[in-house]
Amino acid sequence: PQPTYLSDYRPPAYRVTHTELTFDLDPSATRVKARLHLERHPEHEPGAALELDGEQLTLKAIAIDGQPLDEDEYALTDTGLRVHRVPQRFLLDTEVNIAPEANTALEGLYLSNGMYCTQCEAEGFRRITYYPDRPDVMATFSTTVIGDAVQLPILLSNGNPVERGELPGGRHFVTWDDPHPKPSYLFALVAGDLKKVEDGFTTMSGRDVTLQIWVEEENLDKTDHAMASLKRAMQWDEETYAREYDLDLFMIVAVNDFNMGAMENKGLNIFNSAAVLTHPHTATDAAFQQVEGIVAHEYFHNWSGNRVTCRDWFQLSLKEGFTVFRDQCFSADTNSAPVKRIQDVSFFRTAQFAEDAGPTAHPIRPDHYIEITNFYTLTIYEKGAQVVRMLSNLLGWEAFRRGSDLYFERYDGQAVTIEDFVGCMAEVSGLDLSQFMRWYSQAGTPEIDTQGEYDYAKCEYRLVLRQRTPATPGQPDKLPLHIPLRLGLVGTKSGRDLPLTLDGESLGSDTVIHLREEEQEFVFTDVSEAPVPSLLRGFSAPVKLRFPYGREDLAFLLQHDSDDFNRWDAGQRLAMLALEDLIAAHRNGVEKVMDTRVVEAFRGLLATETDDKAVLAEMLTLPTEAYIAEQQALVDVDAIHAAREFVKQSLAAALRDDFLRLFEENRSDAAYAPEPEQIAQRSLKNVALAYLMAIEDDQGIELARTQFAADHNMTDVRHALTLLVHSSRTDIAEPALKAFGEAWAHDPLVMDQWFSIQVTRPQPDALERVKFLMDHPAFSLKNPNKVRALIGAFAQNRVNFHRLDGAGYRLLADVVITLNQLNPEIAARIITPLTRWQRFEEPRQELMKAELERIRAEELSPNVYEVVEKALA
Ligand code: DPP
Ligand code: ZN
Repeated sequence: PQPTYLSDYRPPAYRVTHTELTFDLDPSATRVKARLHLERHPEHEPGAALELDGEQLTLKAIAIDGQPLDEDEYALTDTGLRVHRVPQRFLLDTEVNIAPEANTALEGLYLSNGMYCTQCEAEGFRRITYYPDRPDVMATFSTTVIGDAVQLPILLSNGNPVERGELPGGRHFVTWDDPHPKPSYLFALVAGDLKKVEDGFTTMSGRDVTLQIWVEEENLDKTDHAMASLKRAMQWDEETYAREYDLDLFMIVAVNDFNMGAMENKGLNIFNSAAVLTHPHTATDAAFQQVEGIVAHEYFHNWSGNRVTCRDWFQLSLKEGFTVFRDQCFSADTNSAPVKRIQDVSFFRTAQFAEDAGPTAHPIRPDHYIEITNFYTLTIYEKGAQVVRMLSNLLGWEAFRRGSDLYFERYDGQAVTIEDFVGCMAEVSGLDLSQFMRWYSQAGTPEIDTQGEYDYAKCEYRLVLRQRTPATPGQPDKLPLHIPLRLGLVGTKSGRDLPLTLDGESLGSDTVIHLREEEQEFVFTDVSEAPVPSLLRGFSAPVKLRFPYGREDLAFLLQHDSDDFNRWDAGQRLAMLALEDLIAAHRNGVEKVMDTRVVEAFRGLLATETDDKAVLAEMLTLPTEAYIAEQQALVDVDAIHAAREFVKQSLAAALRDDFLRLFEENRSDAAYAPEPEQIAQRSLKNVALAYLMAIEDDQGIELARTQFAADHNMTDVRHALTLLVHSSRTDIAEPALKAFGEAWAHDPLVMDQWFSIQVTRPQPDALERVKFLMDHPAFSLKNPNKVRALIGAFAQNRVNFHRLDGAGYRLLADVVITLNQLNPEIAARIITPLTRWQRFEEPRQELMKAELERIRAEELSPNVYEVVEKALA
């Protein structure tokens, strides 16, 4: 397979002004008729051939302006169709056959549970019809869907329904009209036996919009939260960005088989059922919050993505980074803002940092790719969002909003680039953002080494910062970035943020300094007492910042920092120092001794009255094994696990009564609601329960067992069940697991959780369980959610996936080899843990590489090929 390069971009020779489609649905032979209204781009010379994309299509007929073409007038290849000579303006008619039932890749038109649905982003539309399948071709669409009236009573597509009727042979049709020009990747079609929940929203200009969520009948009781989230999102986008919805109808459809979380098709969002269905008994608090965030994300795309879209796929972060930033702010506004930030950053520093340090590292705007679906990554999405967040902080909200208004206004209905977006921000603010643009082209995580010194005599605090971005594949040398660093100086006597004066300018007690050079010095004057610096507040830039904090400094910040995020981070850093000692002790075979400063810091947290329980729950949570691993030069899986268990158990033993009190104080019989206060209370209670269970004494076990049996809501049930199953008390866990599995055998989303809980247990039988469960009737390799729940979850089970006999790696590679044929997009995703082999010690490296070599020997899809080649390069 050949790479595509950003530098090869050329505008399309022909544009489509209007697209008419007719689908006559059939599982093995769906007939797709397309009439494209085409015209040559004025800048293109006459005589340019017409090139259309098309894959896995059987061409039945082709005509221009009503005249069927002779065979020598066009050429077919595996990837498309070329018509040698065409007029300046013309109608192209084609007719193709496709086979939705054979489509296991879940790109294009496919069948899920007897229901037809589509996924066209990024390049799925070319599996539906011959088309210039690129985002810079935007057309209005008119779509007629024909299907069996009994089996497929509901026929949906983008826009508004304009006509419907009966047809001979028990068939019927609906015609949909989408007046907003859109690229083909936003096309959608759904047909099936679906039921709807309906509601309405009146927009800020007073237009009434009908809102519908379409599901299978048994899921009708799981749509309330998504509907409420949608309405909140619509309101928020009006209030925050003045963005109003632009059709009379907005539909969401839930499907079981879906590669992504959800898809923002114009007027017809298609969702993975896991990203839309919730019920107190089937979904956890985390799932409720995730659904809220994803519903909002897809809705926000209506402007940041659909009205203004990407010129080419290299600009993917233009819509994704901006939209993730928007959904993060929305969730922060609706929930606990500091906890949202803590959770986002915590995930980011674990997973995106790992991507940036691995063989598939790439800039937010890559300059080449083989398979674009491999680039729906944490870098494009999450780092892209961090960069937009930096822009919003650099400009300040008011100017950022003006920039965003200008962007939407100037480019409405167009396909544009990241320069266009940043250009609007520069224009409204007058800021020079040229150095800032390097964030988009340079891969890798910048590292900042910081030194600070207080001069008692001069009352000065001198901060020296040095930045360096490590080499990444294809980018050996990096330039300095423009890094905004928010900080404060916390007085060691007063415990308060001190006033900041820099170059004679008074800056308040919390400010942003700009690191632009490789090395820069900042001298704060009139600093009345010795401070501990609180650096990178709120994670103001996606960097690794090192500062030689002592443990007392960290305990101090944990207590006094005025920035919640940095208070939490100080606790994490303190725990990390203790964990590092314990990892070393484990490796050297010496006795492990718990750092009493960590115990005392936790005791202090438990003793303080707090009004934000959600933040406290985060502060009491230890860094994950994955995050700890990310901090090590070479990962020792077993030492990390042992060290973390040791800390957990030591804290549990030392603070048992406090945890018990916390647990009791936060128990509640109130009816479940996915509201911030309740969620906070439950997380705090469940953190306490986890510590109580860490020592596995009778009382802890009894509490977990009672909570499981009470069956109050899924958050509590799942947490209790996980604690039992992950403990050594198989005698108690097994009956609970069995009861749960039988009770929920009918519900695929709950069964996903049942799979994950079992295969993430640290006990040595996890791998055997995976193999056993792969034969379970509820499991299927054809369903991406099942693959993620069983195989993906197992690969996060660090001690078992990284077994020294290589059986974990072998199992993953076997699944990748099978999925390479069934669903290349998912195959290329679940392979990720194997690509990180450089991070481990010798024996594991060799075992992982051997599995990658075994995969490489297969006949590979472009998706898997690209990832494996990079991993072994
Ligand atoms: N549906 C995916 C998302 O919204 C891809 N656009 O991020
Ligand atoms: Zn998105």
